[in-house]
Amino acid sequence: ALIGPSVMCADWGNLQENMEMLERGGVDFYHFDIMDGSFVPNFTMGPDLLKALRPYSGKAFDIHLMVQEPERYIGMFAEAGADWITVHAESKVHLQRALQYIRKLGLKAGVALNPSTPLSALDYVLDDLDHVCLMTVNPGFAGQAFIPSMYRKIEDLRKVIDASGAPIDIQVDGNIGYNTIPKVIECGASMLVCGTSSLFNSADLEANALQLIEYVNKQSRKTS
Ligand code: S6P
Ligand code: MG
Repeated sequence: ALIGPSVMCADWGNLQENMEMLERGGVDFYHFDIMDGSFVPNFTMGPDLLKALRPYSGKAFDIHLMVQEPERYIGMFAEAGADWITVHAESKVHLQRALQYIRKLGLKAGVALNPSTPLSALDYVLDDLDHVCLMTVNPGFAGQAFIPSMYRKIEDLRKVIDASGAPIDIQVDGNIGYNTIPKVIECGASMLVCGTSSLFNSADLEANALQLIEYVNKQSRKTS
């Protein structure tokens, strides 16, 4: 499974240094949580932050749009250096149109689902998707507890994807750490968003990343 640090969990006073440590640690992508204070009760960052960090890594920038009107901002984030863009099915979005637009810009397209949103929201867009982000906490904040029924949701989505034959990744986001990783991988997750529960649990981000990657590789070997 791929590992991506959640940039909102980094030390914003030392972002460049934090990224350099994560690069040395070998993370696979960077997850940017974009919040508009309306879709979720919190604010975070905008496209200028992506632009500022783009020179420090060639890895994929994964944009998780927790905003009410994502279609207004897709172009802006694409221009700022995004590689993957994920929109929430629950936002005010024409989902297929948004996914088609993201792909037309040459980027990978994803849909995020809140914990209570059924998988049927994906029924008619499986051909338009590169990944699905299953929220394993309610979006808005880092440091929350994993919602146990999400294991079954990951398994159910794995079955849907396998039956469809489409090469879609399952990203999991929220309290992904040493105690949840074995089971999310076993259930079928292939992209892990890592925040305070794993990569950012101490100041030496390089050591944290090296340790986490080794752990994840061991888990992946067990299930494959
Ligand atoms: C939550 C956001 C997530 C968090 C991540 C933090 O709204 O979408 O990406 O930043 O879950 O990780 P943790 O381990 O603190 O839950
Ligand atoms: Mg996120």
